[in-house]
Amino acid sequence: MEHTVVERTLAILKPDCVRKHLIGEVVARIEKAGFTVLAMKKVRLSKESAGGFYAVHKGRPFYDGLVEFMSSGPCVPIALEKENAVADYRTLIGATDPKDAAPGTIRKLFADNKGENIVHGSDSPENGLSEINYFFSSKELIEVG
Ligand code: DAT
Ligand code: MG
Repeated sequence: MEHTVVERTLAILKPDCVRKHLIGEVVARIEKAGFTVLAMKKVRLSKESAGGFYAVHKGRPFYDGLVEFMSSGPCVPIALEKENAVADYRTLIGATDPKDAAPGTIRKLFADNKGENIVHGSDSPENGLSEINYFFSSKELIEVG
């Protein structure tokens, strides 16, 4: 059967989301879509930690602006769990550029542009686990039950 593998993915409510007071709105949409919150906290990333998180994009033309933006104010990393979490979360948030995002997606609803696009989402189950480990220790991940 498809979609029966329980996965974890990392969401980050980016500094624009926090500045717009949309934390609750976005978390509500994530929970209504069936995700379980394992861990959540508010952090202010240094340029070094933002750069480390996005190291895969180092050298791209948008990298310096991305690091600047992600360290411009607090953000909210959230460890999520659900069957098919990685793909389902990316469907929920929509395309990277809100202009291309489907109607009703979080980025279409709330994002201003491709650089300031409200939320991060992991792109594979493997990266979901490693990105969660970037922000949370294993004892901070609390399963329901
Ligand atoms: P996503 O966040 O949808 O996984 P990505 O991994 O390609 O997208 O890029 C990471 C972030 O970098 C993205 O959320 C916003 C920024 N970014 C990507 N491409 C960009 C571009 N062409 N101009 C400005 N910012 C960009
Ligand atoms: Mg990505």
